[in-house]
Amino acid sequence: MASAELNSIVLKMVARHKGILAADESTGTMTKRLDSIDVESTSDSRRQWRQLLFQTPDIGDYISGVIMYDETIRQSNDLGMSFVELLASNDVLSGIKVDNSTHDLAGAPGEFITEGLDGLRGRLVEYYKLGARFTKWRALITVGEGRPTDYAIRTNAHALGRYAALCQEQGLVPIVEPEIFMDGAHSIDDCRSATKRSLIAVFEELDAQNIALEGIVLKPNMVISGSDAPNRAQATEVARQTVDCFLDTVPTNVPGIAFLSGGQGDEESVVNLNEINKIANSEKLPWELTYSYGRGLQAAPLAAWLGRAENVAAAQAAFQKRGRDSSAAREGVYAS
Ligand code: 5MM
Repeated sequence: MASAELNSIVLKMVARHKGILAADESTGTMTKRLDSIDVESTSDSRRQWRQLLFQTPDIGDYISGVIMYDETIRQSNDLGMSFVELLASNDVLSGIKVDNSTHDLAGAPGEFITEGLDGLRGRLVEYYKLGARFTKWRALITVGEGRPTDYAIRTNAHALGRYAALCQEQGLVPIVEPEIFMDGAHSIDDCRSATKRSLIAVFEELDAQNIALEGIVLKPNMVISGSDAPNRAQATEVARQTVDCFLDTVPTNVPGIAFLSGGQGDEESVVNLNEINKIANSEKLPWELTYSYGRGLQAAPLAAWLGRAENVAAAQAAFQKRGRDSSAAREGVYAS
């Protein structure tokens, strides 16, 4: 597909006031989430949870697109309307996770490689027919005790490039997600170093594999202290370090950056994004800077729902609040 068409999808994905909902938990991850509220994980309970989110009345005000899992993109609401149609009726684009998850990287203890390239072209053809217009592939890079190795950085970057090339060939916008894992006691400087090395490798691979950068969305971590680090850096430092790291590594023709939340607390994920956008507003940065949160948008409504029909409205209200706060932070105007 011409890069102009991919670019028009990207611009919708990173439109002002909006971000992307990551609702692409694999069955194993979704089961852990449902276990946490004592709800049995079945195809139908997973469908009900996603229906609750996707039917939140004003979803299109703060969500531009939803990343789904293979099971989810084939599901429908109680009235038989497919989730793809339901989202489209609210001007929300459908996306699909196409990686087959992270696996141990051979010969590199504690490091991972994302699999899923085999047969990917055929799966993309099907997902396009199902209505997907963008995709997601997540690489997971860990920090600590000699990690990340160049080996892990390079192999994951290469896979992201191969994935992105196949997606653009099929008219799908690839979300390129190289995540520096927040778990651990590493410092913000260690995170910045790993993020910089990883992003340099990713953009070298995207260039080598002829990716049209105006037709991708980058989904990175913020530059942030490890979750168990002593004296974790505050939002102003997170924002400064994140922006400076991107100025060193992310080409200006990438239209948009949509952050993952990575296990940050709800307020933390909003306050950090807000500080980043305050800098973007004052320094006229070249990219749109928004959110593609999974836990950051879903944790509160899931806790409100508890799997009970009588809690659906309260859970949707909690989702609205997370969406509206994130939307304000995406503009740099969030006030707690
Ligand atoms: C929603 O979780 C996504 C899928 O995870 P699994 O493959 O482990 O089930 C995950 O890739 C997610 O899209 C990103 O990590 C961003 O989510 P968070 O929760 O970090 O914002």
